Amino acid sequence: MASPDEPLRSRSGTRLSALWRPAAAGVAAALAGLGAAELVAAFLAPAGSPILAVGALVIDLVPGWVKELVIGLFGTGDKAVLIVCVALGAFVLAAVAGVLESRRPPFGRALVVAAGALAVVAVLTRSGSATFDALPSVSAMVVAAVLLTVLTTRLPRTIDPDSGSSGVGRRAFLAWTGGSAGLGLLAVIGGQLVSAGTRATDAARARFTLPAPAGAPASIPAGADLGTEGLSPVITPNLGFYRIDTALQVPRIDPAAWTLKVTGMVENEVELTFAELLALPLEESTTTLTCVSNPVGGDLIGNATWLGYPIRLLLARAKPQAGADMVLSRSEDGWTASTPLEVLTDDRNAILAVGMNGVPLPLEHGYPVRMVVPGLYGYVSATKWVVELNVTRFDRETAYWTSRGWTERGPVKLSSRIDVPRAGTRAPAGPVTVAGVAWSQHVGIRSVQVQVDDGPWNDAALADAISADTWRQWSWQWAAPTGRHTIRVRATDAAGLVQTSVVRDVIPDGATGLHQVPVTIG
Ligand SMILES: Nc1nc2c(c(=O)[nH]1)N[C@H]1C(S)=C(S)[C@@H](COP(=O)(O)O)O[C@H]1N2
Ligand SMILES: [Mo]
Repeated sequence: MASPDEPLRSRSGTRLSALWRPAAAGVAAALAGLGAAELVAAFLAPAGSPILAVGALVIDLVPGWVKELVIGLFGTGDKAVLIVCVALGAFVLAAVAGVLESRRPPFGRALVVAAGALAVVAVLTRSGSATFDALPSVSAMVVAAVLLTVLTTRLPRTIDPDSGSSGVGRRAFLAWTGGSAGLGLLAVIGGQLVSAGTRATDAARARFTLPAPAGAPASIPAGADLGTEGLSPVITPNLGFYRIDTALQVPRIDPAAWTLKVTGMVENEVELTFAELLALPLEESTTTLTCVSNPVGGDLIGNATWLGYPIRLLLARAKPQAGADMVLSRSEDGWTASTPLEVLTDDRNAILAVGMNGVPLPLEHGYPVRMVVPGLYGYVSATKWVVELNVTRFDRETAYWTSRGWTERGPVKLSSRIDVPRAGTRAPAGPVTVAGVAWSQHVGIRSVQVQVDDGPWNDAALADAISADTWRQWSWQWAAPTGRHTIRVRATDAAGLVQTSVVRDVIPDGATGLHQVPVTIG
């Protein structure tokens, strides 16, 4: 039995005109949800757009003849047609959800949650997806479900449907629904604009195959990796490589539009396009990169094989003038690093890198071109998305971090780290493998020693060195006795310097001290 104030029901039963408002509420809620999803996807999880993922799922599920029919009908517009169809499907569902929610709450919301779950499944079944990619769909589901409730409770209540609903209620409902739909649409458009840039850069990166190195490929001695469980691999995979930068949004650079300018105190200003850089003889080298903010025992360090062109050769072309002592490298987003000119012109392998472990630089590691300079912390050398090398003087220019309290020059400090056992490990008494890495870029590691509690320093076995520019694995077999113990490591560099036990903070020029790990045996 219909009560007098029950919404949207006339004496003659349900009429079409009574359905459009809750349906519109559903569609508006869905638009707002999709807007939220596109924004979240654009900024946080580019692979997580629910519409695109559902579209991809549909492609996988529909029979071949349907695909051929669609391609035959729409040609290269097939993808657009698919997306429009998925969106239309979503809106039809949303309209149904609106009507359901106005009549049989919470079934409308339940439908929204089911659609959201479908989107999550679609996203997570894409190859290469991460759990994180579900975030846009979940955001869409939450926003749409909440708005659906808000909008359907604001449906104008009619006393006499023939005379129409009350003006006030109708206007408020229209404002809420129109506002939600409008904001949603704006968010969808904004998200598309942001991710269009990302997609163009991703596509360019995917099309680009790294040239082969001109000389011998980098060789990693078989004995450089001890293969000990829990020990950092000697080459850090790109996905696990630490990332430090000031870029809230990773710069998206069109390689076809990229140039590098060598400017300032030079005889010849040089400008290099990406194609010109790739045509130069590129060299492969393995170099360990470290952040000055890496605390003792920290993980802001990684080792990769880079493909690039020696900066010294480029500078030789530009011919720095007498008196210049620094190169201020500038990233596309304005970040700067000041590197001593002598470090970029001596025989160390300071390079303009285009490749990282056999693939084009990942976007977050500087695509299309970054600097890699053995022996210096990243903040004074490793400019990602580099677009300018300004030859200048330390007394004329300061770089991003040097004007914020970090020292002007940042040679990497000798250090070492225990990877296994991890702090807090419990293990039975007996043999325990203690292993880790030690580094002193551009100097090299001579020895590593391990101490348990206040015992003697024991020489660790060293893995083969790749070069003085990379970290070196070490390992020591410990006959662990029962009790609580502290394991400590120290390295000695190739010049005979012993790693100091003096504890210093990362600011202003890098941490010192010895890494130690507490463990419980027995
Ligand atoms: N453009 C740009 N390049 C940059 C930075 C930055 O903030 N912006 N950070 C630097 C710092 S502090 C470090 S430690 C390294 C880190 O490089 P990675 O993120 O590839 O590991 O990049 C350097 N290059
Ligand atoms: Mo850094």
